[in-house]
Amino acid sequence: GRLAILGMGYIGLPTAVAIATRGIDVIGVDINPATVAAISRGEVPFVEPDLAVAVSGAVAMGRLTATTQTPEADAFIIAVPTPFNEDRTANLSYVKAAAEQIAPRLKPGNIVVLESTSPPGTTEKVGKWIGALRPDLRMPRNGDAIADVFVAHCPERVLPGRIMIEMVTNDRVVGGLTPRCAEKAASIYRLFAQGEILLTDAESAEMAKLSENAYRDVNIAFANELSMICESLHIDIWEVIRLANRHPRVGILSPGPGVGGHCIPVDPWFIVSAAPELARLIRTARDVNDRRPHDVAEQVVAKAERFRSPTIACLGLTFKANVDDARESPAIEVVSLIAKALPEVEILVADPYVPTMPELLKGYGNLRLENAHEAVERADIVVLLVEHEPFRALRHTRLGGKVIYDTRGAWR
Ligand code: SAJ
Repeated sequence: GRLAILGMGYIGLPTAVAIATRGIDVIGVDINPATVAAISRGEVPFVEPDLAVAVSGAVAMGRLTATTQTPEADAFIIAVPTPFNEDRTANLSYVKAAAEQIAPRLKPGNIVVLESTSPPGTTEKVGKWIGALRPDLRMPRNGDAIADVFVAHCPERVLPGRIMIEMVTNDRVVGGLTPRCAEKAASIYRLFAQGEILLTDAESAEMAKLSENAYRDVNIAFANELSMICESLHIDIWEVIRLANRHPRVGILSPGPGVGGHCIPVDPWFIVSAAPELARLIRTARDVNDRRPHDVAEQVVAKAERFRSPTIACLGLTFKANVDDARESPAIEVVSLIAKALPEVEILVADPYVPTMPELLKGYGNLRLENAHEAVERADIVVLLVEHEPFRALRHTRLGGKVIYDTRGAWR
């Protein structure tokens, strides 16, 4: 068998490797020639534990190849981004483009799986987009058992930083446009998934995925709101959470400087735009989390005002701990807000995973990239924005006598 995966990012590439190591020929397709060139050399264009070894192995064995052109294959997986528009509706242009590249290559019996997180109804649209270009093929329709190709949704649900483990161990939801589509698509995931494979319809699968991320967003918002309440009451939020979480039915998440990444800050809006009148809690949680970087920056500014000419160290720039991904990062937003509010103050930023100053921070003359030890050494105020493993050790050595603002509770 031959499988093509469109989109060689955080989801597509690990999925490609997982399947290639099961003896299937996998062709990775990406519009970015640099990504294709890197994979062809057996390299990974981003950092994810254990991925590099797996990619170089699969490429060396000849099981994984990469190209910019969608080839013919027995099955196609779409793993492209679904960002959101200005108005917070889903931007399906990448999904549509992928469907339109697959359409001319399809042969009867082929399977098309959408993995990208998508609003309810998107998988059906994929079927329609393909059908419009291929009137010769009978597309799957509900209540119609006969179809030439099979279309299903199998939302990715791996956690960045643990992708290689979760890719294999997580349960998977597979929702077909028809039951037979789900069955066909499941056969792909049975190749490598050790978790259970749960069959359903496409819309339930789409909504389940969005609900997972909205659930997390709402719970982080709860933690963030509690943290602000505790701050105002001069109560230690981390102590409160530690105690409350000893209740058998309570599991409060960790407050932080905000919610970043490409999924959790985006996906809840797909629910909101599908039912704007009803999604009140989900929308409010989004607003609470989006507001967080401002709250954190305001607190840092308040601390700085106690000094005549302080130096501030901000530790961590990525969107969360132990990943190198600094896109959609609340830490960067916090830093830029502080830099803007305190143009006279020297701000040292440090992140072992970020070797150069992120684009969004380049405009500030008072910002400098430093190594963490140097930054902490020189700072009057130390703000921990991301709890990277190497930062934890700083607690024991270098923080004495400084004002500490640990937004992640890592130094407790
Ligand atoms: N965060 C907190 N407090 C917490 C947990 C997270 O502030 O207690 C912050 C993180 O620092 C980060 C953001 O939330 O800025 C999101 O991080 P995350 O680790 O919760 O999630 P992601 O975005 O890396 O991955 C999520 C996962 N979804 C769920 O756990 C329900 C993952 O399984 C999904 O596959 C992924 O979204 C996705 O691609 O949809």
